[in-house]
Amino acid sequence: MKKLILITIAALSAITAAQAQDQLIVNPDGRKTVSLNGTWHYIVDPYDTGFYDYRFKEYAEDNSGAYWNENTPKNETEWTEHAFKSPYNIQVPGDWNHQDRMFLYYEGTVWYQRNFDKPQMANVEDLYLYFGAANYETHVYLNGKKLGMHKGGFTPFNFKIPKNVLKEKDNFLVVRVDNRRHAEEVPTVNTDWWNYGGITRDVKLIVVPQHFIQKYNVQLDVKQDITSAIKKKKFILTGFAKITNPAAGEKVTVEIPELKIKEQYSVQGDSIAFNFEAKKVSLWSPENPKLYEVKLRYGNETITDKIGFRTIATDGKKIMLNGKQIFLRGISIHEEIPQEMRRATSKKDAEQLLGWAKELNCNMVRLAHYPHNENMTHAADSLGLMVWSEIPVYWTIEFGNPEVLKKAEKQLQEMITRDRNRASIIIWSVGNETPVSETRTKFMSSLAKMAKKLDASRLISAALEVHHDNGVNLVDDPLGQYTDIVSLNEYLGWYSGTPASCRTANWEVAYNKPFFISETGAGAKGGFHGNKEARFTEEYQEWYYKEQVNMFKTRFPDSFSGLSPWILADFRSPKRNNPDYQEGWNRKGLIDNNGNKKKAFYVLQAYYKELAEQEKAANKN
Ligand code: GCB
Repeated sequence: MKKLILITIAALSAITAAQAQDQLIVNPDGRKTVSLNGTWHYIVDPYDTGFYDYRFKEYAEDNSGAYWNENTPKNETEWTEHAFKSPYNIQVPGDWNHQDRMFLYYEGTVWYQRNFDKPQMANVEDLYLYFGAANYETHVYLNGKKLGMHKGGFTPFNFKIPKNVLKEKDNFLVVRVDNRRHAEEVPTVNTDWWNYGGITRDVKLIVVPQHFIQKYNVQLDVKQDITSAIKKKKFILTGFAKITNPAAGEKVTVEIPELKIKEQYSVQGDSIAFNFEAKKVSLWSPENPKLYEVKLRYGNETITDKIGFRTIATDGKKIMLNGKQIFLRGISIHEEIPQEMRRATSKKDAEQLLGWAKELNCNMVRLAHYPHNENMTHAADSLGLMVWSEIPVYWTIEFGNPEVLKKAEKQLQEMITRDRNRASIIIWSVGNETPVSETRTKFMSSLAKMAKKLDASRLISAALEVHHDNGVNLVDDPLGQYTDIVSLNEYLGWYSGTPASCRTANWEVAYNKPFFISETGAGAKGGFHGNKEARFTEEYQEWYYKEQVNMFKTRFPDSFSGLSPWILADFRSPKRNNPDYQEGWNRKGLIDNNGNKKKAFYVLQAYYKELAEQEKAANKN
């Protein structure tokens, strides 16, 4: 295989400087791991008694009152006021709210504990403790020593376990998770979804050699002319790998057996950057969700991944997948299993949610309003669903606070680092419905620029709000200058007027870019029927969707490139307190909280079928 231009050292150091803070190990499942999922013990601690002494000062590390220290009395005269034991058991992964009625509305601290034995390891190996996510602030202790702290409820993190802390048997692992909301966090105090707490995603030990690949990327080079590459059946693949603790002279091998690729690269500093040519790549798309086995070898470790290759770009007002115009038939999804009132975590959960999206004839999903678990993006890869992935910069974040910007940047970086090898992800979204002001635009545009800098191969967007101007619905939010797609949340016929208003609505978009409806929707209580004019009936919601679809067909600008209505299924929201119809649920789901489809589901399904057929016919010509 012919090697092409090696990316310059300057470009390489730009990558590493931007990501210097980031120690996240990618693709744990492609490595040697030991799961710590299962039954843990817990203590509910609303007053943080295990963290602070009676003067409300953080305990010294060795204080026996601190909950990170084991404190089982040796005899009956010894005094203690905490211990981790049955029946105080909790399942990991899983939010705490659904695991016991007393947790239903709990926000505060819960301590988790379990023991583990040292896994089989060679003495040239290291151990990391990896969390898929815990919401929101997590402190981790092993055998009484603090390993670290992480903020952010929807992105992964890991800590190295020092050799002198690890024991052969009965390592005492304690995790303090606090999901209280704060004005200066991301998201902030006010959201339209329930703030599920706990260790919501997998926990595992990753065993790595002392010298290992921390993260990598393999993808199609966005700079090539994809149409001519398809014609010539010759493609350029590009990527990088970053090594933790590089060993002198050790090389990285990148292998894609099915494409007969096997390349070796010398490490410069702590990274490699590469470009190579591949023939006859079968490109990833919703019709052909082809994934290739990719192997990266460094020293004693071979990491295996399954990666799809595709390009995504815009051309004026069009979105182009692999050089061809595509219309995004999407649906917005919260990471929630409504029938069980819990966060979705498993592969099975992902298959349920994305299976419903497939039934709707979707080719795309908007994973709102935060990065969903890895099972979702992996399932989207194999099912051929394009993904909009978003950080929880939602509504009224403290835009003037530079510390808040850093927190948002960190979550953006963690999201991109984790998922940049997922072909399904085509859009990074930097936020949702942020109110227009100069300070906010500065904040949001710097996130958009950072996303582009970290990953120039995907489109950047953000869900914007409409501006009513002289009878025109005008999409002119200044943030639109910085996004590749101009996306809008609109609720014409729900929050204003009736669905009939769609018949006379005028729409204008101030940008020569693809226009996307990131939300539209109306509430209906599943099984509640009546006049179509009556709010919360399935008939009202059905009418709303019919009028909206008609408006899309007849009154929308030619840049209209797709939609992801709000929302696939009802979800818990403490803001929704109508005692007859809502009872703590946002009812805009096309599927109700018992898993039943509402009438509007079939309206959207039929619209998407029609669009899919049109696309098929157009591709034949
Ligand atoms: C929105 C928000 C979404 C809400 C939805 C609603 O615009 O982006 O988070 O849940 O409206 O139901 O009002």
